[in-house]
Amino acid sequence: MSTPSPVQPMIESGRPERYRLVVGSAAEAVEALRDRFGTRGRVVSVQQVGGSGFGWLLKKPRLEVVVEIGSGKKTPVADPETWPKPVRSPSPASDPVPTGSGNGAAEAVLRALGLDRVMIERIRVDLGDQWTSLSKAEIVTRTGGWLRDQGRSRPSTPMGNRRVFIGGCGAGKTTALCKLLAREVFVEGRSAAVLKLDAGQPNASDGLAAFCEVLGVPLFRSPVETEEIDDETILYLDLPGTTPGDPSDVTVCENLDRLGIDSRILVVNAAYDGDLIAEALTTGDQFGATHVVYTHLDELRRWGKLWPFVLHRRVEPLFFSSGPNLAGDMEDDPVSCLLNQTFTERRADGGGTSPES
Ligand SMILES: Nc1nc2c(ncn2[C@@H]2O[C@H](COP(=O)(O)OP(=O)(O)O)[C@@H](O)[C@H]2O)c(=O)[nH]1
Ligand SMILES: [Mg+2]
Repeated sequence: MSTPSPVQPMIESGRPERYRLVVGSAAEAVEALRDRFGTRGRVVSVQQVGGSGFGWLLKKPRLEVVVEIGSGKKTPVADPETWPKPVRSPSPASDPVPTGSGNGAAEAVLRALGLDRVMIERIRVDLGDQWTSLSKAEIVTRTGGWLRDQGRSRPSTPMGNRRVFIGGCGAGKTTALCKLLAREVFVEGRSAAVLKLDAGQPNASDGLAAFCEVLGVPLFRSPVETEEIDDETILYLDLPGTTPGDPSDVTVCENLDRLGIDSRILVVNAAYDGDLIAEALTTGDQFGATHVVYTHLDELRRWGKLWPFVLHRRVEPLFFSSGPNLAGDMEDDPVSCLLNQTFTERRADGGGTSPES
């Protein structure tokens, strides 16, 4: 049992005296009142109080009980049935969700988590009848479970040994390449090589060249140089940025086929607007993208917006990349990371909630 908040006298003119206490349950209130006032107290008001923002999702509802001492009337404090009915707070965790689709309070909560309308509708359809009978907190919990199951039900696409990073200019392709390269070479002890192609466009390589040197990884400039590479060596291909609809994309695809590049890793700046992310995924499809890396997670404010993309069936999220440090942060389990960020990380509005694990 939680400890009731100290009984606080309410400053009121004249008698009887009023006291206010905040407790976790009616039973707690009875015990506290009996201890403090015996049978002298009369309960005049009981209100359910909750936090603001997302705080209410984490906390049990609390009761604020106002007790009057010294009035002529006697209402036994020991019988909560006789207490005035609690005034319902605007958003207690136990509130049922309004019936019907679309604009319920649960939808508002899921929107606040960053989920978009289409995603909420998918969840609503999958929850079926439960949607109307569950409390908001339960909806949030079920949503977390639903997202987790969807994210983990994806069949994994194994990575081949010939890998290209494709995407728009400045998306973070070379940075992502370096992060994966460093891990494969340093942590997993793999043998690797990098082929950097310009395809007639600027593709600065100073940082890449220095990084390869540090790692002891050869950096090639021409496909011919890669012919001697054995099958165990991972070949990373660094390309300049692609532009959606560019006719030269066809040539790029043909070259990827010719080089036997089986893993095509799309690189997308996650801080971009959802429409641009969707467009990038469409472009990735044109290149036969098998995996996707989301970058600039350090600049992302609304993590929830990534769910439709992370659940995208055709490409497997490979990792989240946070920050420009070439040997820096990469998150290998995007679904877990996204669940954590969506539901449990500290939020600007003061809290979060945990889905069932
Ligand atoms: N803040 C931040 N900057 C990044 C991230 N990834 C790359 N950058 C920076 O974005 C710029 C472009 O990155 P680069 O890897 O060269 O992009 P590319 O043109 O797609 O190869 C560089 O200044 C990087 O340091 C990231 O996750 N977060
Ligand atoms: Mg680059």
